[in-house]
Amino acid sequence: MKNKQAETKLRSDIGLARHLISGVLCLAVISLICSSASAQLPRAIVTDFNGDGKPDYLLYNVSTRQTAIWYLNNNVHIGGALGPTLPVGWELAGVADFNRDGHPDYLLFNTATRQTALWYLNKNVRIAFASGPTLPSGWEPVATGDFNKDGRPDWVLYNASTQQTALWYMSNNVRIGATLGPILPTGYSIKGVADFNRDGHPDYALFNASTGRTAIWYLAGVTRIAAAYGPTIPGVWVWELVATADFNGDGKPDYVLYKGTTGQTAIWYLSNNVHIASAAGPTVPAGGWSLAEVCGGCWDY
Ligand SMILES: [Ca+2]
Ligand SMILES: [Ca+2]
Ligand SMILES: [Ca+2]
Ligand SMILES: [Ca+2]
Repeated sequence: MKNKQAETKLRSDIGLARHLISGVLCLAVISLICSSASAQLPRAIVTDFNGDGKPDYLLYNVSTRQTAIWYLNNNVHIGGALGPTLPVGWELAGVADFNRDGHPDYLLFNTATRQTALWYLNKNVRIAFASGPTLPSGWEPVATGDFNKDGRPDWVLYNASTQQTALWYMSNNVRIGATLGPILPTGYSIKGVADFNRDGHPDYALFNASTGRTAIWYLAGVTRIAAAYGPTIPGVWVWELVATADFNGDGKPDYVLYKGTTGQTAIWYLSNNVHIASAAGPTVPAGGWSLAEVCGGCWDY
């Protein structure tokens, strides 16, 4: 977490900067703090924290490291609460109900030591924690989902140098199995895991920030069985796909779009891979707050 203040200033000064730290297009001015280890673009954490069946936004403050929950009713902000502050060196890699008490929990990843930890929450309050497994070099957690249908959230890992994905089957904080998953095409990163074709299997939502293209990779377990392009996000390097969740309660996962330069959000309602409607979402406040763990932790190096 070196040069944090400088990084924060750069982020506000250069709206495009964080996009360009994708491992390909680092701006010279920030090249000294760019990481070659992480090619992930911003991805948001969107899940139902207060148990009303509606997805909420998790916000992160890059200056204070505090988290916050914005409770939503579809695309409308109906309340908020501050959440726990992350320790230096740790990034929030995912949220799921790991101990199955009905409340989503934080999956934390230490980019230096590669250790993981689970923070068990009751809504926005941390009530307990546990250590998780240490990841092998080159890998980072990028999503969670129940891929083997045992009711327990599993971890999707990604290796930026090989573009390989992997699944770690978990029982709470204990790894009980592992297998390699599909290799992502160049330029694409995972923005979410959801069942787009509603066959009971989680699918990958992929996004290419340099073209705005999205794609759904339909999986059966970890095997890719089909693929389809989704809608293309307009305004390359302006709006980006950052998460997926079902906002309008029709059982179909939708896209969350985010404009990092202004904090604006939008929901694109989908039917499988087809864009059927749009709505503006709440705007993330200034003062260091972001909808995403910006640049997948590249600021941590
Ligand atoms: Ca829990
Ligand atoms: Ca599972
Ligand atoms: Ca599916
Ligand atoms: Ca929906």
